[in-house]
Amino acid sequence: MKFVDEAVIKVTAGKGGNGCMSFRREKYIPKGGPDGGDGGDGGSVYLEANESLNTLIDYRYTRHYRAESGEQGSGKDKRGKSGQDLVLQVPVGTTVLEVESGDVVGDLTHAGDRLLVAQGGFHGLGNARFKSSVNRAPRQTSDGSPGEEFDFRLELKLLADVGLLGLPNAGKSTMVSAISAATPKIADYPFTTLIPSLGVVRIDAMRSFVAADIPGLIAGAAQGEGLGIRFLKHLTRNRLLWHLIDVAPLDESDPLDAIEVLTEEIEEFSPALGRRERWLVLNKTDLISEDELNQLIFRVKEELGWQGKIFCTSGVGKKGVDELCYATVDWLEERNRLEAEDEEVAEAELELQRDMQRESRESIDRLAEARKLERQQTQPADEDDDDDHEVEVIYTRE
Ligand SMILES: Nc1nc2c(ncn2[C@@H]2O[C@H](COP(=O)(O)OP(=O)(O)OP(=O)(O)O)[C@@H](O)[C@H]2O)c(=O)[nH]1
Ligand SMILES: [Mg+2]
Repeated sequence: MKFVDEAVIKVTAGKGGNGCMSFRREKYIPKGGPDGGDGGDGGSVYLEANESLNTLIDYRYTRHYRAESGEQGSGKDKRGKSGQDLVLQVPVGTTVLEVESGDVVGDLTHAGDRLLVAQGGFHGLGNARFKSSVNRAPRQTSDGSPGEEFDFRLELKLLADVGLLGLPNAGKSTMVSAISAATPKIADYPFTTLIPSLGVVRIDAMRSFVAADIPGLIAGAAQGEGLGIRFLKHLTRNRLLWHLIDVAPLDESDPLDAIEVLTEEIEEFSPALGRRERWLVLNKTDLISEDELNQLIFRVKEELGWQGKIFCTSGVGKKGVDELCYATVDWLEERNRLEAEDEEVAEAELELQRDMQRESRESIDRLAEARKLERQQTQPADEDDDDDHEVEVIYTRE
């Protein structure tokens, strides 16, 4: 099965309409002057962020988008009609990269943001424009210029405040369904969740946050194991990470190992992501006694030297869940306030985000390179090297 949260599209802006060559012809005026009109401008292509969209899926079916060309000019000094601009709607959070250079052309981070991605061609001039005192009957016109054409890669990262990470079966989907109206699939086998989904957590009328249920990660995820590296990338857009731990795993493994394994994966994938605020959520507490839980908390602090926050929850029993959600919304509000008031905090946040984006791109490129090399060695005739790009992510909101 393939997973994609990106789409590659070609966009072509409209060509400018050609100028027209024409001379006025009227009864009793044998030599009318030039009256060829200009062409119309070609339409441009824009991308616009739209809040009601949350997937790039439509862009996987139609891949080539063209704006209208300008019409030719005509006689009687008539200007050709300009081509209509084409405005493509994309989800908020879409990043636009030019395929050839790999450059980021823009980030559509707010609803209504509009980005010009291909400029329409300029109109050609009709012969009336070339009239001068020495040439009263010009036979010269100019053609409209072609519209710009580019291949773009659109990437969408989850726009969630909180990202849930954990080993398969840790109870992430159960948690999201306990705190929001989202209804992700829940089952007692690993890798139940195959695609990220969003849940809106409403604390009260004025306060809410968005939590992302991410497929389970396993050891080696940063090297592409399990459902792969792309889900680690989703976490780079979250402000806060909840690291869910099954306190009584079926295989009777030590929950401390589960903490360490994913901590290492995150840091390997992107050291900056490792610096992101992460809270430990000791989950499924209904399965152990209070003493056992206290002992586990003690060990987490002593043996792992964990200094961050620790919460104890049962997604099934909805225990400790409100406390976690209130703490989260308080923390998010406090962060937003600090960033709004203190330029240094805001700059540090941007810096961290930039580092995470860069590091995650590097990790993904490194893996793609390694896979390509491996394939070339094992099956030199096989040219198909894009298995990482055809991914489908379906986002649901409430
Ligand atoms: N006892 C108990 N069981 C739980 C709790 N939360 C989840 N479970 C069970 O654990 C199993 C896995 O739950 P999921 O929510 O699907 O786990 P997940 O982390 O989303 O798993 P993946 O999608 O595979 O990564 C299911 O059988 C749940 O019923 C809990 O708080 N207590
Ligand atoms: Mg799940």
